[in-house]
Amino acid sequence: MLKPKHTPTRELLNLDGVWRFGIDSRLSEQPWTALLETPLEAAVPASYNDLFTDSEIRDHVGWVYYQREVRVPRGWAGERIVLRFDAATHAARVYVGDELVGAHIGGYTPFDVDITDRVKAGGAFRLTVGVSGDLSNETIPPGRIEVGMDGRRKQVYFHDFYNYAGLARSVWLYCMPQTRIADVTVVTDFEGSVGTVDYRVELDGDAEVRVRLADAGGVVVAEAQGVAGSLVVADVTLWKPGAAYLYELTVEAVDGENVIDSYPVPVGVRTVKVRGHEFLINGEPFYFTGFGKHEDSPVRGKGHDDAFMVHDFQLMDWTGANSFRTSHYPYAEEVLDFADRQGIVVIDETAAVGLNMGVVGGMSGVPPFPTFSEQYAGAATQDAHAQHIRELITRDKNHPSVVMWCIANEPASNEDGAREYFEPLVKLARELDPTRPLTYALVMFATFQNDQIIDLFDVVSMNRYYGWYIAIGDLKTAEMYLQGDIEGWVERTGKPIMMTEYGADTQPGIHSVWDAGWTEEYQVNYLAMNHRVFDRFPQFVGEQVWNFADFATSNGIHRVDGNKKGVFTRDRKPKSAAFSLRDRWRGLNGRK
Ligand code: GCB
Repeated sequence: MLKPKHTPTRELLNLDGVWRFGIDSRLSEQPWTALLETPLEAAVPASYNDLFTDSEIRDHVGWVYYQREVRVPRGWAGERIVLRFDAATHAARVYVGDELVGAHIGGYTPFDVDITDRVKAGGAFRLTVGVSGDLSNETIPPGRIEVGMDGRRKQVYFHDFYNYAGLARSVWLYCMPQTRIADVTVVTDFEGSVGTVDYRVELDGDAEVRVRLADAGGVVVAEAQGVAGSLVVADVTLWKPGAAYLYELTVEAVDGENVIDSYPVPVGVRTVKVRGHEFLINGEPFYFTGFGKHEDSPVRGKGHDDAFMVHDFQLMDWTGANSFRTSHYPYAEEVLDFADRQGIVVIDETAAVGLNMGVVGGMSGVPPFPTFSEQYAGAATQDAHAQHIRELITRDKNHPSVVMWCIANEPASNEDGAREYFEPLVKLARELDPTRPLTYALVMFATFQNDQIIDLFDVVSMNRYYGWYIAIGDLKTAEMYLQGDIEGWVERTGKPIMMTEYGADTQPGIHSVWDAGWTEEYQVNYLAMNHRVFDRFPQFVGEQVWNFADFATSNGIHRVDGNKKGVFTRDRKPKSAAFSLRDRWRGLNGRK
């Protein structure tokens, strides 16, 4: 499913703006059959939760409805007309007039609804979208709905960020030719100064295919015909971390000289490989510096915002970060496009967070019932997870910035059943993309002694909080724990190891001369302790601090106005740790 783009053969209408909005409990039975009876309007794109002052809306369980009128451009007669939702979190039903025309499950991947037969060029229609933020043991991420003493339904979930819902990314109406390019896959390689771009095109309908590759200046450097082939690029300029370079592959479906469809794909020529304990980009050892992030900002929730995106990338660059992880779900496609252009390296994560009943057991890590059981992560969860992996890899496979897939965050990989659950998912991910390494982020309870799945993966990604959840205020003890933990993984695996999460909650403005939790100095000292340990291991390939910025969570006694492990505040002001990271990372990257 290709991202909608304006091309010589495709046109695009953005449907963002302010839509009528209501929650199911306040609307008639079938709200899509008429104008929504509601005084409310909601911004798209944005999570709806923080837009209003009403807690019944903020914590709503069930469906909400968005509605607007759409006019189809009159020049689109004879074309295929499609609605595109960049995301609807977590499930959607789409109605044109009174009719249900499409549905999708999964809150962070896009979907299309072909409405060619239901609308007319030049005509208008009422578009209603039902969106549900509900999570169950059949969704990714999972959750559970509980009923309170007053009969109110409450969403419970096992991940540490607020369950924002709604239309948090753009909505489009677009048209393409009846015979069209349905998908394009590129795989790049190079040998010395010669690059190769292998391409494969899927067509919907009958046509010839021709492709041409142009350099950043628009000069065509290679051409080919046919649905699959290999382009050779002499004197190739590689895509490198910190030095992005993009070619453009123009794919055309043609009938003789007549261009039926045309679609451009940016291409960065680069390779990614794991060799022994090294992580190689373009054959050179790469050390990740950066963050686990969130799509999170005041008022918008998870709503994509270009201004925040640009500013976040600026701040990452300022700290010397060369990478980030899309914790804990796929981010908006705009973010990956931007990372491709900015030369920032991405670990692309699925929304499989919270597959761990051990966290419910608190620091004991003892699950109240087995995670991998029909009660929680069973066959239906696994199916949803597989579908999600398919959608993620299909969407993001051509991004040079994406160097690894992270297929779950902190699953109960120490529990029985983990292997049966993950083995088929790993197989699927490798079939879909044989070119990128695979990882999962390891929870503290999953140790080098009890983890059951690490051999299926390429990189050991550790989430560790010694000096915070364990041994807070005692960095000497924390250092010994961390040292022992990493040594264990080195001995067990021989694989590259990185820290995908380490961090300490910090309230800006609190200070101490002692190692006191929540102070700005403690965050600095905590990070420095971690770095001391990392630097002792040649097997270490990277460090991503938890988190880039403070973010919203559900209520909890261990959260004060959200998670405060940000190196930046939620409104992106630096804490002291930002300056210490800048010193270290700019030094590591030779940018001092
Ligand atoms: C984790 C989770 C992350 C949390 C973080 C924390 O291990 O992966 O989602 O926010 O810890 O701060 O507790």
